[in-house]
Amino acid sequence: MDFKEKETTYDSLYASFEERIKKLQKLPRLKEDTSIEQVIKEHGFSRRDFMKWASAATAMLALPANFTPLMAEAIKVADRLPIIWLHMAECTGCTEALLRSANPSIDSLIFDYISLEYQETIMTAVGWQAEQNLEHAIEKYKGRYILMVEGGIPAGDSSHYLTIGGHGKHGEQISIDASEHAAAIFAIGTCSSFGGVQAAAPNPTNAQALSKVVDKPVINVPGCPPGEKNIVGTLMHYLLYGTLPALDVFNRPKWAYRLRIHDLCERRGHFDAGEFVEHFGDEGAKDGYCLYKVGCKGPYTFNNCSKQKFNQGTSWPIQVGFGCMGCSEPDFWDTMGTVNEPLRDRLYHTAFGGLGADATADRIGIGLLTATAVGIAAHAAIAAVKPPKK
Ligand code: FSX
Ligand code: SF4
Ligand code: F3S
Repeated sequence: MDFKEKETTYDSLYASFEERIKKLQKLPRLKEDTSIEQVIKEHGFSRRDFMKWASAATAMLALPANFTPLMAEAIKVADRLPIIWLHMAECTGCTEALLRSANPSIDSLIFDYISLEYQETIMTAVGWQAEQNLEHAIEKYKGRYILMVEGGIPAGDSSHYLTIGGHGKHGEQISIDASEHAAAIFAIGTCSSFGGVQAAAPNPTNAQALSKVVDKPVINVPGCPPGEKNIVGTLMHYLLYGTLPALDVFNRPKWAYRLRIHDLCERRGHFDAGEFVEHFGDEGAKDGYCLYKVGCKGPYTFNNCSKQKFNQGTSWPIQVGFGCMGCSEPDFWDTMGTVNEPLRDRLYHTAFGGLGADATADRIGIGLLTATAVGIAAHAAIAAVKPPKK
């Protein structure tokens, strides 16, 4: 696409976002008289901080900087979209990652502002009343609500392993019922996206991904837990576009999961230079060397952790000196091997059909790794293969 074509595309995109925001503005607000500006002000953020957030969110969704005011407008209408958030089999880490921070970020405050019509962790209702609230929310917002589901789902003959509420309804049925009238469905976290820890072999409860249980398109936002920005970004994308984002082969939004951890890693220079941590706490560890030999699965894992980070953007696993475990990949508990050991030549199935790491930039690393007898044969195979066109 040449520059002129690109400009025209952005112009029409801008116009369609404006249209969409206007349409959403006409919908009734679902919460009392509060604005996102008020919410963030109460937590000590300024207008400047808000615009900085809008600008970062714009860049995150790969939109040009002049879309920033639109992003700021879009978040204001987020209180028009009802959200139903279900918990299945999981640790509640996804919710905790987003909501329970001591110093909330603007991203987590957005979840104060949006209309969470049902969220078991933060609502006061219990038992029969909680069940009723869910049914009412589904009925009242039929065809309008966004369904977010956290957790793997024991399914089929094993669905009784997850019973919820006064009537002991199975999680599988709750998910099916809630998905039926949802306007969009997001699987939040690796458990909901791919089954997660409870689906690890031998998967005694037959835990499944949400997409295996419901009969509608599901956008996967994996990570154990996913970064708050990937959750909020998925919501913002839906607010602006009103459609599904471009997805990879595992139905992950490409804007967030397009690149490998290894592609964006701050230790990548050390990998290429053959400088590795040999043991935790050694001199290489103190110098911030590459963590491949102590088990980093960054070359096989697609996520944007190094850019978006965790804990209000302060850090991420590799920054604190621990390798990536591959937590945003399907079945990573089973397929990524021992946490503190490299995969070496074990073939691993990533989004690129079993050949995950980089085709060109790894060559230097491969030579050095071979010389240092790490034996990363998978990389050698990778170097000869191009990722399939999607
Ligand atoms: Fe936990 Fe969410 Fe991991 Fe799963 O996160 S952080 S086990 S992805 O479903 O609560
Ligand atoms: Fe970073 Fe891990 Fe790649 Fe090393 S192997 S450069 S620590 S992602
Ligand atoms: Fe998970 Fe690896 Fe990021 S373990 S949090 S995908 S660095």
